[in-house]
Amino acid sequence: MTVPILPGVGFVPVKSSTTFQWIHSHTIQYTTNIYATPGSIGAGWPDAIQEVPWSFRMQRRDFLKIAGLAAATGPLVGQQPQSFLAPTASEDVAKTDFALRISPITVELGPNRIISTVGYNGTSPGPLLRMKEGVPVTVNVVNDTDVPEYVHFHGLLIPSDVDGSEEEGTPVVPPHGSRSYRFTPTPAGTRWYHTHTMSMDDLHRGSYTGMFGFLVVEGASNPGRYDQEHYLALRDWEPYFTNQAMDNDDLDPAGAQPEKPKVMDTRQPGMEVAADIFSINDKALGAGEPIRVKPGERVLFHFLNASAIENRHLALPGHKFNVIALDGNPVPTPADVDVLMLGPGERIDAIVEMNQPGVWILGAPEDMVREGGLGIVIEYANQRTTPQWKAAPKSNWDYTIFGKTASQAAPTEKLDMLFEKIPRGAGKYNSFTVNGKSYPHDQEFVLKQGTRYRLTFHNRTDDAHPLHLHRHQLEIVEIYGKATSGVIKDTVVVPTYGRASVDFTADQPGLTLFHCHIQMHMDYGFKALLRYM
Ligand SMILES: [Cu+2]
Repeated sequence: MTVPILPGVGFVPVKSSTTFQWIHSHTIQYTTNIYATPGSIGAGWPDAIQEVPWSFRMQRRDFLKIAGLAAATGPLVGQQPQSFLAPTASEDVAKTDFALRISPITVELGPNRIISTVGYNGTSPGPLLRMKEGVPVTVNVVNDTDVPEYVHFHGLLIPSDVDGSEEEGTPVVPPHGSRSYRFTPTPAGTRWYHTHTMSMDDLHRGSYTGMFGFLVVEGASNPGRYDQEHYLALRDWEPYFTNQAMDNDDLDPAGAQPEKPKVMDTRQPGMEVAADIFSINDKALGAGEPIRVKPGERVLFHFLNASAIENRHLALPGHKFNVIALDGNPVPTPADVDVLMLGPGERIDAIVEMNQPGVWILGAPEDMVREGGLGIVIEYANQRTTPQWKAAPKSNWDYTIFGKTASQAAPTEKLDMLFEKIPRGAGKYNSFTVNGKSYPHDQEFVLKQGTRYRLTFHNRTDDAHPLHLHRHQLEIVEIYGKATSGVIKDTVVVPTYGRASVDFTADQPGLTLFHCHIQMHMDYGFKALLRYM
């Protein structure tokens, strides 16, 4: 007798003497090819009723073994990956003292897919840090590794000496040592924390590791009514260098490309970093718990792209994302979209109204990425079908639809940053320049305290870059050739050969780091320091 398995759900229905049990896949020692070879599922999968390559059949006696194993392991059955769920009661309390321990960890992305990396407090993502706006906190960091570390608090307006950046002069967390970061968290919203070390050619350092987690600053903002809340971080694992361009930025075709050079640089490009293994939080698609919903529920998702290497898209077939905040900051015009785009470092808060009963995959639109693990199952109550994927309607990501139409008068002070890539050829690392020179520059960009600046990014490269300014907030005023206002961010993806202008107020004295949030780009020159005169 054979019994059908629900592929990709991470659960196996087991017939016991009287009832059906549900056994978590963690307790089952089998090999399942959750990382199907590219194209093997492809277009066949959306209709889902047919078998997919990672489905498999099991003999009845195997089920009996599994049932026995499940009984023996007891408490493990039903154990849930905590990071998939809304924070537990203990995490839900905003605290003033936090402890982060940096140490080698393993991440079990799925059965027989265990990643060795470095993380915070034994997990990746690390613990959700919940702080209250304006209430001072201490974050005690212990470093159990052999290398110096920095913990950067991304999106917070805090001084340079606790921001977690070597370039800004934050003191290091020494190897086998510790350091306390004391600061007053602001502004309210979905922030995050992550390592800020350089990686260079070592793909086991910096943001290629598991050192990241959500940080929530609680304040007065009101996201409206919702029934469930989930923090979902997008990740790739086991990155490698490649000479093959693997970008998927064509999902957001650039518009006029105002910065495209008249004469293209035809030198052979060097290597980029890519990955084939993905997860949301600590589980590849199909290996973790589904998110269980009921018709009519409103689910608030906090998405974070914690990738070191690539902009990512997300869709949920048959549903729309009502985007309410970008990088943790409420948007002036919440709007429904079919597809989200997040560059490394970006966050999106979105509410999904669950009004399409079924079992769906919330995941990357690109088959290779989704089948490589970037997804999570959304399961409506009393639905037990195979998780389904359907291609999302064509949609271009556009920050301006969440803004106000009124454009801003340009501040009198202007800064321009021009970005170029220097192709280095096969087997070498490309370098990047800001205004003609790779970091470090002879002198920093100089800011006048209290002044409002218009910073214009000129992206003369063939890639869309997530540009991050530390310790300040950026208001997008022009992008894709469109004017907007009121969209406040700390990281902005500037399209291929595109241009964007952002306004910010220089009100955070101290050294301030600007960089591309793609680790390799930052490491090979794509950064700059700003200082106050
Ligand atoms: Cu970049």
